[in-house]
Amino acid sequence: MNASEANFDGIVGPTHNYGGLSEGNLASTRNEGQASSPRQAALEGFAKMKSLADRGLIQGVMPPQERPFLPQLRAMGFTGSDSEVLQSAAREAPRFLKLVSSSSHMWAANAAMVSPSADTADGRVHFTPANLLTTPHRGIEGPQTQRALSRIFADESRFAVHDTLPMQPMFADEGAANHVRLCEAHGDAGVELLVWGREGLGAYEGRFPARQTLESCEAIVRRHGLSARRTVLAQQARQAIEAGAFHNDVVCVGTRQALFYHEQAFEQTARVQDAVRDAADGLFDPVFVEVPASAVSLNDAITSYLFNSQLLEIPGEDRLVLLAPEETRENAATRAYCEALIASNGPIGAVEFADVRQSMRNGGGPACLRLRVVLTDAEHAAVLPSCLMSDELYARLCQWAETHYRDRLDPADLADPQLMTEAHTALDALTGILGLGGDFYAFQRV
Ligand code: SUG
Repeated sequence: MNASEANFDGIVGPTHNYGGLSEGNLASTRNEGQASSPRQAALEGFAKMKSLADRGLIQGVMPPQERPFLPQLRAMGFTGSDSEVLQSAAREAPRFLKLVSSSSHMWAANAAMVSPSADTADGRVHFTPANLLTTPHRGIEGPQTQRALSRIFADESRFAVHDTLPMQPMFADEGAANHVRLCEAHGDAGVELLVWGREGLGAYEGRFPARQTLESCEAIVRRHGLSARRTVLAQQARQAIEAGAFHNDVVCVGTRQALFYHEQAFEQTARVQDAVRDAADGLFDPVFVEVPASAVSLNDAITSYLFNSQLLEIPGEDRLVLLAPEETRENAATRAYCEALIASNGPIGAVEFADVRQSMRNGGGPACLRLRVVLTDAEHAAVLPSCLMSDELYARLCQWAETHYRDRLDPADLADPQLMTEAHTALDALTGILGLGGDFYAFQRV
């Protein structure tokens, strides 16, 4: 069956800011308190989406979430009108106001784990929205992500949108950022590689949190009806987490037969390779592009985000294209590596660069911003069409962001009730543009 890998990118929200909220994500910690530009961030995202749509790839959008998220502040005991809730939280619990104001939903690679219909027992595309419970600002995303996925992929005969895994530390789950699928052709059965950082029942002591558990991966394999024979559960190297690879997609990306990763991405790399080869046996021959630490140190990989790239099959290109962040070009080691990579005879034939600096300052590269969904032609036809990128949608989204988004946001602005009003107005208009219905956000339902 003909199938393609579509990218659904998260739209940056109007409160995009640098909260310093993610321990173990070095960019987030380093940039805490800097001024941000929500408008610039949104436009950078739209430009990346448009450029891929223009080159013949299926590109969709994921709506931003409602921030500041007042229902969470109310659950914490703040009462009164929305403005009163906001202002008392700003006065009494500024840290909590930051937690409910993050635009972290924009990193759609963390929205869900997705298994294509060719891999699942019931022949539907399965989605498990990530519970993201390791960080409190992201632990509130799951239910609204589920709502968004259920609207975009509404046809239950083709799509199964699950609940998040239980909100217990044992099931900590960060979505597709810890998932790679390899295959001969997208419509064929493939191999799903799920990467975990800790065992849920044991104690984990580390410099930084390990955000994905083995148990969450096992639960997803069961829910999605994946074949055990075609599934590999691999452990993320502790050394990588300690160096700042808070998700596996900071040190690894793959598509079709190619797995591109850093030498220190996994515990026991040779065993991971063997397991992938065994799982692929009879389907395809995996191609491993392993980047040695002698060419690119873990530190350079993490600061440049070389691996947080989109590995793309662009119509007309005979080899894969790696769409890396600009920061990869600016780092001498990764720039030199990219030149050698394309000169070699491997599966990656070109490296291109995207400017997503506003997102990068929070540790989100091109790959973080997108959720990959492999779709057959019939499944593609069943996606909510108003969420698929087109020249018209691009023009409307740019104009929408120009109208509603601030060009500059300082941390203190999060306490401004006017910002909340602007955000509601923007999101209300967006539900019209994206055809999501007038009851998509909690503030629309009161
Ligand atoms: O979860 N940053 C996100 C970045 C997510 C990147 N995604 C992938 N690797 N797929 C995170 O750490 C920072 C927010 C702040 O500090 O304001 C943040 O949430």
